Amino acid sequence: MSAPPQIARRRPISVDHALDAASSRTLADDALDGLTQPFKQLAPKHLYDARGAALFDAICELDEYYPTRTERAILEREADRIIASTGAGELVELGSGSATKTRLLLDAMARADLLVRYVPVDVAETSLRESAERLVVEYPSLAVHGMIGDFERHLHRLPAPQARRLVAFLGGTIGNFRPGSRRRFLRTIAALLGAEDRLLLGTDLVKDRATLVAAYDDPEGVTAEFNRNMLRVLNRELRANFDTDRFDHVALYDERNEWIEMRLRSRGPQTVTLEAIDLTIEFADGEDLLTEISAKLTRERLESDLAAAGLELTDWYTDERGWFALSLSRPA
Ligand code: AVJ
Repeated sequence: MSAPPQIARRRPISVDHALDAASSRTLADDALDGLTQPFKQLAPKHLYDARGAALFDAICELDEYYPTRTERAILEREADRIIASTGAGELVELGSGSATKTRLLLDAMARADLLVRYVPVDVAETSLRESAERLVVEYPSLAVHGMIGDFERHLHRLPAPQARRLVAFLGGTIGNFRPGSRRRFLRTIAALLGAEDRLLLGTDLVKDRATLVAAYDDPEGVTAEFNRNMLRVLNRELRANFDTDRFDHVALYDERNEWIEMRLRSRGPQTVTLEAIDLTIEFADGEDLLTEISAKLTRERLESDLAAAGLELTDWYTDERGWFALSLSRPA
């Protein structure tokens, strides 16, 4: 049965807002907590204003930064198999960004004649709306129901499912969580899944130190600029006076925890004031501000984290070198 052609299609895009005034407090709260601790730190989500998102896109083009292109190659090869084994008609994507890898999944869903709806979740309203507009043109039968929100806090506000669901969390962003919060976050995702729904998770894997460090410390200094962008965000949003030239980018691999740490190291002693939160802090010469951890996993560790969250790993897709993996899991 087809609809009469002269009837215009109902507008296929809707967008919910989960970010409210209280949410814009998180940077202030995080800064107040994180910058007054003996080991200064700030959550990596604050790296991504418009400039930070553009710098991250530039990182993804670097020769040294293998995760993006490795994950894309796996998706290109396996998308049909992934979709066949899930039967999903609805794709929920956490941290959708510019939604470039999304197309590979939507294409596979369309080929399997399953595609119903795309549900992107992102804090960046502009890129979410722009990609939604493009996608509904590219996929004429697709509905997009976006949510502007923080996937760490707002997943309970997702719209009710319209088809079997595939929740995708790509790019290796799961690595930004420390082990305990990783399990907690996976539990939150597990709670979104019905018996037939699946999680598709992109994870960067443990590998030799040199490859890892090069990926987070490129010679062109793009990652360094991305890292320093945290200070620009603080300068603008919290009326701070960080001198970005006086912080060095540091990427180190902590072999015991198997994670990369990205830090900003103070060159010389400095005093910084964040006017908006009425805070003055001191940096000693060589003192670090931790801006990101990026954990590298093994299949075994991921399986045990998933199990602790009530999920069972069913499929494992990786590249020839075993550098990056996509996995499918289901409620146990
Ligand atoms: C977007 C979190 C997956 O950890 O590799 C890239 C961010 N940081 N270069 C990562 C990042 C430095 C990236 N994730």
